[in-house]
Amino acid sequence: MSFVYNADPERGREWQRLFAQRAPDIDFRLWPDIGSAEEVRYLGTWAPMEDLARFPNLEVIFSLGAGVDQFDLGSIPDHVPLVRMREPGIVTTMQEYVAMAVLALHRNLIDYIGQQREATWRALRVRPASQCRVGILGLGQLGSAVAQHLTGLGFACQGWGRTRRQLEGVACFAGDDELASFLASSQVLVCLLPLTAETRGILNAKLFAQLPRGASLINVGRGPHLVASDLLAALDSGQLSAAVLDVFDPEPPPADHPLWHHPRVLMTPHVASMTQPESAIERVLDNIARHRAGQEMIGTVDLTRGY
Ligand code: NDP
Ligand code: OXD
Repeated sequence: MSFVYNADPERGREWQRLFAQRAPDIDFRLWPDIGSAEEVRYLGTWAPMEDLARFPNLEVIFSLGAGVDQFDLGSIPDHVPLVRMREPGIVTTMQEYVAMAVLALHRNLIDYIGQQREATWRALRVRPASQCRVGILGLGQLGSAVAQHLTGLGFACQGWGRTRRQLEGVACFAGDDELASFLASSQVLVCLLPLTAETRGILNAKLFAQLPRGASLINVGRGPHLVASDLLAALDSGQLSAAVLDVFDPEPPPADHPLWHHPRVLMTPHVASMTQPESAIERVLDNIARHRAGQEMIGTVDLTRGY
């Protein structure tokens, strides 16, 4: 019985070492050295894989990331569950990144980077975090943890999802009917939605127009959530004041894309959070045990919902 790992080889070697310690009964294989295809029961992969039929005894596909939009959900055999990554390491690294981005926006870091380049010494008004309201689109594994972390830093937080959540200290909005009032009071908007047919292109001119003038955007969801031309227009008109972007469509954006050089944009190369081998392996092994016991695995994707 084997587990095939198909992602970053450096982290793969860490997985291999940890699997040998924690689950010596499972033969851990690093792609492309898969051994016997008949023995493959579990596949851990970031990218979709063609020709899953070559693994006749495949039981579970584990996405090594929290998002599953990269998979063609229609091509996954009905009897093989797809499980997205739910583990503490991916959560804490996302909390760190969004805190960094919100603080950078709240404390005018983009202005000061520009001022430093021009050797300008000009202090901007400092306000407490409690006067800054952060709105989070998506209140799942990551969005709810980010909201609670930002609340701990003193920010006023609110979130929006499909179904209503109860989170201490966080105002929770739900569904399309409540989106407008959520947006109207979000000075910093963070996107932590999964990419689905419903959410593709959600960060567009119509949505930006509903934010308070001068609001800012943090996109850590997926590149196709954002209509980049609408963001550029909103930044240039002053409707938005700044953006921190971690995800793009495509990745990386072409060398001549205007986002690279926009003075009100900070960009990072899809590093907001990363699955951490130590904690991810605990989750995967727990899910394998659940699967063997006929129980529901944590993070099983609802293929019709798309996340
Ligand atoms: P979850 O599935 O746990 O949460 C998704 C949230 O989005 C839920 O609150 C869900 O609502 C809400 N949602 C989904 N569709 C809609 C919709 N149509 N309208 C309103 N709300 C909706 O996902 P995670 O928190 O684990 O991850 C979120 C995303 O973050 C990933 O899919 C991935 O794209 C991105 N990501 C980015 C990373 C990076 O490094 N940049 C790293 C990791 C993830 P409900 O609860 O009601 O279902
Ligand atoms: C993820 C990601 O989905 O890294 O985990 O983007």
